Amino acid sequence: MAKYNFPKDFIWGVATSSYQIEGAYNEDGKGENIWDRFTSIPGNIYKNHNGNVACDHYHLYEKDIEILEQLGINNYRLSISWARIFPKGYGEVNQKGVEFYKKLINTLISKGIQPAVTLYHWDLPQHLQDMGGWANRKVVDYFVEYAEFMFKEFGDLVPIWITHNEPWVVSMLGYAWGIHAPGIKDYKMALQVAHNVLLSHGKVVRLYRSMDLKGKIGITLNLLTSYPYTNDEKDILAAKINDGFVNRWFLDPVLKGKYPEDMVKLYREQNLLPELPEEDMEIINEKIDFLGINYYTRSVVKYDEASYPLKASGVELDNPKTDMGWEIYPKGLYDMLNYLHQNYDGIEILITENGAAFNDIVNSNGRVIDDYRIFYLNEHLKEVYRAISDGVNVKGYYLWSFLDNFEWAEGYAKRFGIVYVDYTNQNRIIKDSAYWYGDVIKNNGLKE
Ligand code: GBH
Repeated sequence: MAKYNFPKDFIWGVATSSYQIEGAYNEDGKGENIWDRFTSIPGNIYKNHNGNVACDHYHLYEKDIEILEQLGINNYRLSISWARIFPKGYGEVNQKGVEFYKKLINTLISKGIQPAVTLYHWDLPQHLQDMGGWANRKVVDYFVEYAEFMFKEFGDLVPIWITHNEPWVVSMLGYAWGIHAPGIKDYKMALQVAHNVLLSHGKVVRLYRSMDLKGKIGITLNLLTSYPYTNDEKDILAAKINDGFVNRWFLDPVLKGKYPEDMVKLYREQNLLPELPEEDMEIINEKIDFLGINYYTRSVVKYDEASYPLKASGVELDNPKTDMGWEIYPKGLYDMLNYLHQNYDGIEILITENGAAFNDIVNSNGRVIDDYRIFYLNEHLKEVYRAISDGVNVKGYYLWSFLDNFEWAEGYAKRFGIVYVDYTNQNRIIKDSAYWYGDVIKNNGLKE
């Protein structure tokens, strides 16, 4: 008997994304995307790693699905490489790309594994970037065309759709700070991108409704619970601004149909506010079936006069951290779930990512004893349980990640998988955490 029994029908899954695992970057007619381009420029990525081969999942997907089956994992979140379907982003379809996802999704279903599909996990076709990428409103229409094609081909097969993964990362890391593709540093443009991405989300949800499909659709946001460093009024305000910057700037348009006023004021004063046509807001606010959230860590924030444009900056505490340097703070997930429940009308929530990178080693018996990862996951799941007990509407949990993979700017240096990948020969080694997770799924809960 499990001590922490989760609700019946709770979704237990694992997650990945196309660019991070597939490889086969120039095979079978796939078009170039912004991550192919960005990684090819020296200095952008740790040791100039790239996703050209990654986990070679494009060729090894059957074996990988067998591992899911073996572990008893019956929900799998994956993403589609837009440029495999439309090499230029629109127009001519690449049939071989469509076939790959047909095989992948049908194999999953034949094994009783339910797919959850993300349409956009950051790999924009390069041709669209050449037109300005998400800063160009035309790209919104191309995204809708791509989504329509996917719904026609896969709408009956896929029960859970996610329009976008983490618009904050797309806009801020991609267009304000230049850490991610396309590597632009223009804060105002980043806010325009955020708006266009949200608009494309709303349009796609509207389209999905009009097609009368039976599944559910939502969006995934990366959320950071923000705590003030001290009880000083200025720190309290700084934490609120950080919350506005990361969380509310995305939550409010999607769930309330308006941007948060405090942030609009702040951005307007700094001359950073892009065009945010009022008539877009109703579209962005199109009703979603669930909110996807990715939770890794919290932030502790203090007032900082020098920090542009928010006058708020993160404080690093001397607490245990993962290999990414992110503080391990499970209670932040509990607080975030309650915050969402209270401020956004009891919205249905799927945790679409949670997990941790650690410096795993294969021991002399060929085993990866990642008890530190088991601890991280177990502690976070306890907080999920606690939130559910409070009445928060959490329907599922996808662990990031199924496989070790290409961790964006960090390349292959960071391992998030519950399955170890030896990149020299593409061998997979099932880590202890994967066996542990298999038991959690079997018991529908935690023992301790
Ligand atoms: C997710 O991004 C991605 O969806 C996934 O592809 C990725 O592999 C995974 O997480 C692991 O990174 O940046 O130091 O201020 C997570 C992106 C990470 C953005 C935490 C906000 C806050 C800490 N988020 N980050 S920091």
